Amino acid sequence: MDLLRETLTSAAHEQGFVLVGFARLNPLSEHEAFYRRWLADGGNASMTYLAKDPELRFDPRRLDARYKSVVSLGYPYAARATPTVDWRAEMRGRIAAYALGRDYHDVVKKRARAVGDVLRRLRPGSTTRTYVDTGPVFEREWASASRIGWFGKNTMILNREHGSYFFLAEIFTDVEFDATAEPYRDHCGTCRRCLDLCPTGALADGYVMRSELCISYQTIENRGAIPRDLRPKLGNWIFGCDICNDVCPWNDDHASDHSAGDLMPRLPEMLALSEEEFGRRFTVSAVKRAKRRGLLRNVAVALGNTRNPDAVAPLAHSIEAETEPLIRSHAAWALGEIGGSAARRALERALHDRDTAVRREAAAALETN
Ligand code: B12
Repeated sequence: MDLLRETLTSAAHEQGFVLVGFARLNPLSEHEAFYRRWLADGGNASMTYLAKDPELRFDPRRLDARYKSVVSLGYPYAARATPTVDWRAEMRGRIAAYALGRDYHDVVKKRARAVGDVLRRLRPGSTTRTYVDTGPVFEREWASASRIGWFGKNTMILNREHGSYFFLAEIFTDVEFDATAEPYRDHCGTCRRCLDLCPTGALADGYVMRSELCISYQTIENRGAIPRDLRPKLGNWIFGCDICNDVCPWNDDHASDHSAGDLMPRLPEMLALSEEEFGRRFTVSAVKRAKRRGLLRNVAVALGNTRNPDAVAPLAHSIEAETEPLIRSHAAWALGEIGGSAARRALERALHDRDTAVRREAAAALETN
C-alpha cells in the first residue's frame, strides 16, 4: 500500500471507520439494466427521488468531471440482541438498531469529512466531496467496487469480520487511487435465511428488494396508510427493521445484550407523545424522519399487534383526542385486532369521526368483531 493510502486509512481508523477501500470512478454500467427494471417494476415504491438523475447515479463524474476515485468507508454501529421481554404483555415497540443514539447522517458525515480534510492536506489543491446517504449515489455499488465487502442477498454490504451493521460513506476525489486488492468474494453461498425469514417476503432471489413490502420502508418512508395485509406482519417494529440483518450468520457474533429501554419503548407512552415531546425526544435521532404522524401510526399498528386488552384504553383515547386522521385510522384498525366490548364501543363512536378514512377503518374493524 502506498504512503498516501496508508496515512488516509489510519486517519479513517482514527475517526472510527473500520472499513476503508479505494476504487476508480468508472461508470457503473454493469447493473444499469437491473436498476432500470427495478424502477419499472415499482421496486422504489413511493421513493420517487430514487428515479431522479439516474445518469448521475451511474456516473458520478457527471456531478463533477474532476472526480477520479472514491474512498469508501464503513462505520460500525452496535447490533442489539432482542431483549427477552414479552413485548405483547409489556406493550413495547422496537426501533431498528441504526436509529438509536444520534442521527448517523450527522455523526458519520462529520467524521468522513475529517478524513477528506486529511486527504486535501496531504494533496494540496485536491478536491473532495463526501456522501452519507445524502445524494444520488449508489453507495453499496461503490462499497463493493472498493472491496470493503460483498453485496449480500439481503441487499446489504457484508463483511466477514464486521457483518452488515455498519453505515457507508464515500469520499469522491480527483486524487487517483486504484481499486483495493482483490474483489471481495461473495460469502452468502447457499444460505437464504434473510429471504426466508423476512416476515413480509420483501427480498427475492437475484438481490431484489421490493420496498413496498419492506418493514423498514413501511415504517419510515411510507407517508400514508400502511396496507392492511401488511400491518399484522409488522409485529412491534415502529421504526425500521433489523430482521434481515439479525438472521444473517455473518452477524452472529455482533449482537450485544441490551435492555428494553430505548430499543423497546413502551407503546402507550409513545402514542401519547405531543408534537413538542416528539420533537424534544427525537430531534437528534434518525427517528425524526418518520415525523410524529408516521411514528404514531406505526405505534398504533404495533399496539394492535399486541392483542393485549390493556391497549384498548390508550387506543380509544387516541381516537378521541388525536388530531391526525392517519393516526386515528390506524388506531381504529388496532382496536379491531384486539376486540372485546370496550374496543367495540370505541369503534362505534369512531363511526361518527369527521374523517372518512377513520370511519372506513372503524366500520371494517366492527365487521370482523
Ligand atoms: C432507499 C434506501 C432504502 C430503502 C430501499 C432499500 C434497498 N434495498 O434499496 C429502504 C427504506 C427499504 C431501506 C432500508 C434499509 N436501509 Co437503506 N438506503 C437506501 C438508500 C438511500 C438508497 C439505496 C438505493 O439506491 N436503492 C435502490 C437499489 C436498487 O439500489 P442498490 O441496491 O444500491 O443498487 C444497485 C445494486 O442493487 C446493484 N446490483 C444488482 N445486483 C447486484 C449484484 C451484485 C453482486 C452487486 C455488487 C450489485 C448488484 O445494481 C443496482 C444499481 O447499480 C441507501 C443510501 C444510498 N444512497 O445508497 C441506504 C442504505 C442502503 N440503507 C442502509 C441501511 C442501514 C438500511 C436498513 C438496515 C435500515 C433499517 N434497519 O431499517 C434497511 C435495510 C433493508 C434492506 N435489506 O435493504 C445502509 C446500508 C449499509 C450497508 N452495510 O449495506 C445505506 C447504504 C445507508 C448508509 N449510508 O449507510 N433503505
